[in-house]
Order: sequence, then structure tokens, then C-alpha cells
Amino acid sequence: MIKVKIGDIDSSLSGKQVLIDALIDSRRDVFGMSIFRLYDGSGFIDVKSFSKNCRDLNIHDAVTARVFLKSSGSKFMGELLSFSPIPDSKLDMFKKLVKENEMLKTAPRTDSFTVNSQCYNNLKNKFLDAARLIKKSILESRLIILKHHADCDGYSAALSLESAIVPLIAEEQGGDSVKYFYKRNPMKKPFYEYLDAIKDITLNFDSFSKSKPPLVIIVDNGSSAQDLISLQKLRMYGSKIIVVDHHIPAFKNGKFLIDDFVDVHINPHIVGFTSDITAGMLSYELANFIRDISHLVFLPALSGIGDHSSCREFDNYVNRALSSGYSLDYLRKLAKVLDFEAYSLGFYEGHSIVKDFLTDKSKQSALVDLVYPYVESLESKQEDIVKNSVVKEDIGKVKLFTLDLDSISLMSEYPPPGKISGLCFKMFSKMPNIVVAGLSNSYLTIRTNIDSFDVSELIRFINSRLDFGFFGGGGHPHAGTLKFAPIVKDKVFNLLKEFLLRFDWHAR
Ligand SMILES: [Mn+2]
Repeated sequence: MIKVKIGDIDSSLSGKQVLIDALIDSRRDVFGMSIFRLYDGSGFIDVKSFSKNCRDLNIHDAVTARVFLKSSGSKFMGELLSFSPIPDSKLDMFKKLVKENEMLKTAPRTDSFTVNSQCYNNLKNKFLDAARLIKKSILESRLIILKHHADCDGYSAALSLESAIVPLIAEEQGGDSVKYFYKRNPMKKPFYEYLDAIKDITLNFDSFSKSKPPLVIIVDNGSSAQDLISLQKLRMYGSKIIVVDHHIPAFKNGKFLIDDFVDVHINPHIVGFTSDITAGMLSYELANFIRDISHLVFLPALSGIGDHSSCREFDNYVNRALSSGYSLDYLRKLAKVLDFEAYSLGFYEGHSIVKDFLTDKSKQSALVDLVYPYVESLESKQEDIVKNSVVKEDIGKVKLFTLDLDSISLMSEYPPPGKISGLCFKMFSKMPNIVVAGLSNSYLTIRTNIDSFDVSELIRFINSRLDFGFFGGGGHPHAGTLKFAPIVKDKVFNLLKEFLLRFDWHAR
């Protein structure tokens, strides 16, 4: 009888008996039989057994199994006929072999990036670790939960990763299994909410793959102090975590705050680069380490348009998208439409229509034709309100444009408050040294074109002068959101002005 590696099993072995050295990865007892999942690092196979002898087998046992193989569709099942434990003297060797198989099987398909980038090169080991962890999780039939910010960048990032992950799950575990082993959820808030963490853990333990904690991949969110408690909660339940973000990461006591609680943290700020490298670009490169997704090069270009990126990497993606048949005008429209779709979908995953957007070019352009003029008209009506309500004042060298967000928008309708501040910023951004402050009862959005401005410095400044008020926030150096209890609204606004006055823009 021949001994085989699980990864080498093919149709020529169907109807034959083989020996397999394997670990018991999981066990289910149903309908009077036991189903064991055998794992040897090269793959896994489910084998059923009616035999009483097999009842003593437990998860993590190392055995030589005699298996009768049957193919069912593209996947193999087997019947466990008998087994013998791998003797202690050979156990270390066997475990080393499993590790070697696994290293081979989970190796990234490439270690070079699709564009030249010092930032990517500096982060290379993190990209490799993340790609390996994703492949390993698929191999181990771990549930993968992909969380992403619900905006143009977040969607672009998630769609790149989804296009690499889903086909691999289908290959490893059969097409139907994707619904058991993969979930994608948009996040409306600019951080990973605690309630989300609870839902994700519950989803896992109530799901098919409940024997293992999930791999949670958080894109375009995850690096800030506001994410910490949720990450800690996931960690408490043994989750694996990858964060791919480009917001300013929280830093404390000489290290990045979330690093003790995640497996991989990819963020351009870690290696001295800026938010111009978007989550969509980082995720596209990570996905490309797993699978060739070069036909989706319009996604990182879109993400850069959505997040107003300006860097060599962005130009490179745009040029590639142009040479693959997209026009810049169309990409700009597409970015706006994706943002609107993201806003309208909210927490809803919308798997099929999102897939259309990605793969069906005729549906994609029909959507642009339908939605773009609508979004344009909403935005132009909003701009009229902004023009008639914005308050301009000079604070030292800075031109401050203040919007009273609560009185100039409709509740829960497009454009949302962050967008309104963006529209206002675009209207006046030709002037030098402007700051747009969108003021609401419990938050303040900031947009600026002052190079040396850093939203996180503003947050630290206000924080050091407020004694109470639930103050916090985050974002990018030139665009961010501060939140607070309404009772300190006026204080926060006055402190903003004080910050603008004290700051010596040109000395830096
Ligand atoms: Mn982003």
C-alpha cells in the first residue's frame, strides 16, 4: 500500500486504499459516525468512520491512517479503515515534515510588488507574513472575516482581497464552502466598533467552522486607539488579526499601540510614509502576493482618487488603469459612484451587486450612467447651501471656513457630513492656508491644505486642555474627525481657533 501526501491525492487514487501520516485537525460526530479532518500541512481531507476503535481519536493526535479514497466532484472524501499512532520516536520528525509541507503550501506566489515603491519594500516582510497567514488560514479551514471601511477606498481594498481569497477557498474546500468560510462586512464608523467585534466572534462560534477562532482582516481602519478594545476582545477569543490601514496609527511608549494584539500590522506610517498610500493600494499588493489580480488594477487607482492621494505609486496605478482601457474621467465618475454605493449599502454586504461592479463591465458602466448624474445633482444642491451658509474668518494666517453641519444637511441622506466638508474644501482649496471645520453637536470634521498641519497634533492639543467631555478622534494629517460630548462643543471650537493662532505654520 502506498503512503501519500494529502496535497498529492488526485483522481488516479480514487477507489484505492492509501496510508496517510496526519494530524487530527477536527472531529464531528453525526448520524452515528465520526468525521475526522486529517491534516499534514499539504492539505486536508475529511474521512468518515463507523468503527468503534476510532472513537478514541482526538484532535491533535498524530496517526498513520489507512484510508479508502473516493472522489466526490472536485473534492476527495475517504473512509478511515484503521489507524496507528505515530510512535514517540518519530513524532518530532513528523511534526517537522508537517511544518515543511505547510511552508511550501502557504508560500506567497511572488515577493515582488506590481509597482516600484520604497514604502512597499520597507514593509515587505509584513506583506509576506500577511499573505502566508491568509493562505494558512484557508488551508486550515479557518473562517475569514474581512472588515472594511464603507467608502471608496475601503471597498477597493476589500474587493482586491476578496478576489484573491474567495477563489482560493473554492479550490481548497470546494465552491459551496465559501459561504461557510468567508464573510465580508462593511464598517460605517471610521474604526472597528466593539459591537462589531462581538458580532464577529459570535458569528464564528455559531458557524460551521466553530472549532477554530477566525482570521479577521481589517482594511482601511484598525490602527487607531479607538480600535484597541475591539482588537483585544478578538484576541481574548484567540482570533488571528491582520490590519491593513493608512490612517495615523496610535503610538505609545515607543511602539504602535495595536501591535501587541495583532499578527500583522501594515501601515505606511510605520515606515515613515504618509496616508497617500491608501488601503486600496496596500490591499491590492497584498492580494497580488496570493493571486494574480492584475485585471483589477483599476481598484488601487480608484482608491487613490477616492482618498485624494498624491504619490508616485498612485500615478503608476492610474497609468496602468488607463492602458487597460479606462479613462481618467470614467475612473473619477466610478470613484464617486462607488462612494455613493458604499454610503447606500451601509452595513449591508450586497455581495452580488458588488461582484457585478467588479467583474461585469457593462453593468459597471450602466451603473455609472444611472447614478453619477444623480450624485452630481445632490452635490450641486449641497454646494448651494454651503455657499450661502459657510462662515469665513481669518485666524492669524489661516482662513477658517466653518460649516454648521446640523443645519445644512438632511438626516441620513446623501451627502453625509464628512462629504459636505469635503465639498466645501474643494470649493475653496485654491486659496492658500485654508482650514474647513464642519461643526456638529458632537463632532468636528477637519479638512486643510496646510502642509505642516497634522490632525493628530490638534487632537493632542485639545486633549491636553479639556478636563472632560469624551473627547477623541483620528484620521489623516490633513483630514480627520474629532468627536466629543455636546457639552464641550464650544470649548472644542475655541480650542481649534487657539491651535490655529498658536501654530507657527512657516517655522516648520
Ligand atoms: Mn482610506
